[in-house]
Amino acid sequence: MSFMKKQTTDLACLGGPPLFADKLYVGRPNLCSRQKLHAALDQIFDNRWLTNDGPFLRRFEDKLQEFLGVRHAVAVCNATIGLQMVYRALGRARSTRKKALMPAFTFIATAHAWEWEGGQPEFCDVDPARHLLSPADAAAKLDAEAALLVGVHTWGQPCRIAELEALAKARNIPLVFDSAHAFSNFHGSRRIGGFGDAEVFSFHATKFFNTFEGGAITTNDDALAAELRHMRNFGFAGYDQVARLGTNGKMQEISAAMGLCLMDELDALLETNRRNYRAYREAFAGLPGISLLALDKPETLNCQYVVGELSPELPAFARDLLVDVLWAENVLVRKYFHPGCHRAAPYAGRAPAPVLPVTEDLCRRVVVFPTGTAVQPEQIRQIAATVRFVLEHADDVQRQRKKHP
Ligand code: T4K
Repeated sequence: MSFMKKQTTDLACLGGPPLFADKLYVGRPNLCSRQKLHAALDQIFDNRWLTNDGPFLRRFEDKLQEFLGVRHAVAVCNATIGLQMVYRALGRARSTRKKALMPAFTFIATAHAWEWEGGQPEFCDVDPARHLLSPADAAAKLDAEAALLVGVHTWGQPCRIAELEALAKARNIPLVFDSAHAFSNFHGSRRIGGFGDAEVFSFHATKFFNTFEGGAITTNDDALAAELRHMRNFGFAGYDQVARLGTNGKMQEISAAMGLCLMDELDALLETNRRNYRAYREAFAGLPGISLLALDKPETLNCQYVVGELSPELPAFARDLLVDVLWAENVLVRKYFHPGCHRAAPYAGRAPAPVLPVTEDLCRRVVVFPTGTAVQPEQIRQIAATVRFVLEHADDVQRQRKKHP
């Protein structure tokens, strides 16, 4: 039984015992059955085929295609390389234009992958309610220098897809979705994966569905898929035949095996995340000073991020104070995506500085809470009670921390 906070000195940062003995992380990996993965490893040893288009990879890609309802799933070593490959195939290889429009409120990889390919991200704002790319801001910034439009299904919520598709079509530029957060999620009756020209999923360890490291590019474009398959393998189009510039984007057999094993657990993982999301919603309901991002139709989403927003009325120090206090309690909340891509290297300081009022505001107020199979509803109730205590005593806690840093 953990210790509830009744006075400020009960807080771990002020000398009390931590709320939890073990750390709760955002992104603690979900695991499949050990026996199944061990059996797959035996098979990989028997096959003596460790990477490069092996039998597990092929089965995994077939499974992804069927599950996502897309013509092609190209598994890759991680989503960042996947984004680079797509950005190159659809952007840099087809056009001398350097700009790609994308939200600044995203993980840095969305931007870095384009910059890495020699482009320049043009950062756009997001909407305050759902934190998704604003089609209006993208339209305003989309000029003759734009090579690409990049939507991000942030927190797994589908972008305003129809509007972005219309915009990309009207300006005749490709549309890519960074779908790192959105595996298995629906937009209407279709799963995310078949929208725009291509979508890129992350299967990093911290994602609710993981392949240790990994990702997949999905597309319904046959020619693009063929190009990406060559690109992923140094540009080889057959033995000794290099057809184009390529990289090493291959997924290993053990990662594909992990993906296949975890696909069997998908329903249980989704149910756990949705249970935790409901527990957070209930525990935080009516809690002064913080609200949780309300997902539209959570039963169609993987709910892998539980996103809190501190009230704008709270003092400016409140968010960072809450984060520091919770870390001391072994609740390792995160400030994703502080400070915003535009304020991170190498983009910070570039002129003209983008005007992104919603992004700036969110970066000051967002806190992401731990969820997944390592988190239980009772712990969520205890986290909520601690958050309530900290926000109610924020001034006092801040004063005492300054006295006893
Ligand atoms: N686009 C978007 C929108 C993304 O969010 C991401 C990645 C990408 C593209 C690129 O995808 P990948 O190239 O990674 O496939 C994490 C993840 O590294 C990153 O994948 C993710 N988004 C981002 C939102 O979060 P960090 O730096 O916070 O993760 P990390 O490795 O520090 O892990 C977080 C915590 O999870 C650790 O403190 C402890 C725990 N953990 C982590 C790992 C790796 C474990 O308990 N076990 C583990 O094995 O970025």
